[in-house]
Amino acid sequence: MTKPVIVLGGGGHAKVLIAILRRLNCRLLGIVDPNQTIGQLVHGLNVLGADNAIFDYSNTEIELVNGVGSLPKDKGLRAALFNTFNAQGYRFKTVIDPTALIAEDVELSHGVQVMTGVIIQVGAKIAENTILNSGAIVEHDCRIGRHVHIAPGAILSGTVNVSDHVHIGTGATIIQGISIGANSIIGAGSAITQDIAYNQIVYPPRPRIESIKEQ
Ligand code: JB3
Repeated sequence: MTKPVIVLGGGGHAKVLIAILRRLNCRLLGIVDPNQTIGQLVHGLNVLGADNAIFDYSNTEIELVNGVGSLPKDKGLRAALFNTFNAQGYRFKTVIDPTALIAEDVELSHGVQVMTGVIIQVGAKIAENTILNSGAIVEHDCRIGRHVHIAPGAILSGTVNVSDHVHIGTGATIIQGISIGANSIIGAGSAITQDIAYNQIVYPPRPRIESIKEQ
């Protein structure tokens, strides 16, 4: 039987996860978030307190869901929460939206979050605490590291290798066989056709915007 769940964070990412967890009929105990008031309802769940409220439950009786997302400039908190509670023996639930299409042999480590409409093809391996956000496509034999965020609609062609703490922005496209070094940020809409080293930021071309002249 699955264990009841506490969700960390009460923002946008948590809201989407809670909707998925409800579709999966998970038993939800509440939210922990230092910026919300205890007893308040957030996304229909009770706020239990700050993160230390988790310790009111033993690590064998509950699972955690990391509802703190990650943006390019703010990747540290999500990983830190995962590492802190993982070190205390708490298990982070692997969340898979029922609409995701995942090949049989795909390996998902604990705490991986596969959001609505994601496709993961044969031979892919995804390491812990990584988010595959709505509509992302991870093609055959990709390797994706820990604490990575693949944002909505990003496409990774076959055998792409993504190291830890990488952010791949919304709608970015990575062609087959490419490696992305740890901690790098691939801007939304980028088309990546060469390897990207450690700690790089890739800025894609932006649309030129002009006012329409009055006739
Ligand atoms: O790109 C997409 C589709 N989603 C983004 C997601 C991946 O990352 C989304 O658009 C957001 O930009 C971001 O979502 P997130 O992390 O939910 O951001 P935000 O809506 O700002 O909510 C962060 C929540 O974390 C807030 O409720 C904070 O109060 C809470 N928080 C801050 N520090 C914390 C802590 N929660 C816990 N448990 N512990 C903390 O230390």
